[in-house]
Amino acid sequence: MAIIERYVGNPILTKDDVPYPVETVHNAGVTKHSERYVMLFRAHLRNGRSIIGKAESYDGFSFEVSPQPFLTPSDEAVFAEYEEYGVEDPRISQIDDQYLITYSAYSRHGVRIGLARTADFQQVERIALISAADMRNVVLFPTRFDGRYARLDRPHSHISPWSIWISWSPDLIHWGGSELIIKPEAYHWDQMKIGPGAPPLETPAGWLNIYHGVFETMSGGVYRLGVSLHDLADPGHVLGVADEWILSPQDPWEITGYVPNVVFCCGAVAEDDGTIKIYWGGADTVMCVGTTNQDLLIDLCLHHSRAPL
Ligand code: M1P
Repeated sequence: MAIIERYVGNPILTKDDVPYPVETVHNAGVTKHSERYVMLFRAHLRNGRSIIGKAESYDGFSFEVSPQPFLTPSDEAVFAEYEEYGVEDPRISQIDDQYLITYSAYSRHGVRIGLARTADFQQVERIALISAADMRNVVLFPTRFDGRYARLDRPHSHISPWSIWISWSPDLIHWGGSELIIKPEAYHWDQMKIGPGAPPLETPAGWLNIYHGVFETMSGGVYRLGVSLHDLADPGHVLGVADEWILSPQDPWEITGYVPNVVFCCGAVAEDDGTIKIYWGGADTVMCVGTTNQDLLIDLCLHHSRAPL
């Protein structure tokens, strides 16, 4: 039995669904707002740089794209300099009545993380750039821990395989207290690098962290998805990391495209009945969705696990 049941209507969104010129639709953050699913997706323009578009759905499977992009490189001071090459891979976390969006900001100075907020997905306001260069893939926990915000992040390193860390902040702007919590496993599906995917999902057993891992082959990297479980009160404490991947490129639109052999997740939605909708970009070209169950993912993390470090 598949851990994630692919939706029969995949891919659920392609460039042909977008009413402005783009070449890809992928790596989308997804959340629920006012009885609707809201998707913020990355799209390549024909100059190779990326912008972020918006789509909405009543059922989480059938999405309609808004006429205008949601976030394009800023022309405001500070942000403009660091978003010159594009904005990518949005992740959405709801805290209280605001939705916080982390995204990768590319420029001649490297890649770093931007943070924006919206209350209604109509107006969006940038808050700050929350990392230095050589950081992408940052997800915020959708709550505070003893008054502090927490995030999973993935700094780049030339010494060690790129790994998942946890960092803390009193105000969403200043981050520190960083600790390494999950490393890739040698000669394993994620041995080359890992990175946080969807913002963590709260369950009675802990936080589910759906992440991506890469294995380098003779014809390039294969991007797959895995899952770990983190303590509810102390999310830096990893309760278990599933030993096997939960999703691997399989459908034609995951194997062939802008970047072949990629499934890449930036968003998942936990439903009231314990099911989880997981959204992923296929081959950096299209958007797909599948369904799984929180109990199944928890079991994989607790009873079919490997060491986090
Ligand atoms: O092309 C596959 C992915 O490559 C990058 O992932 P990572 O951060 O792990 O290197 C990102 O550019 C991502 O957007 C892309 O899908």
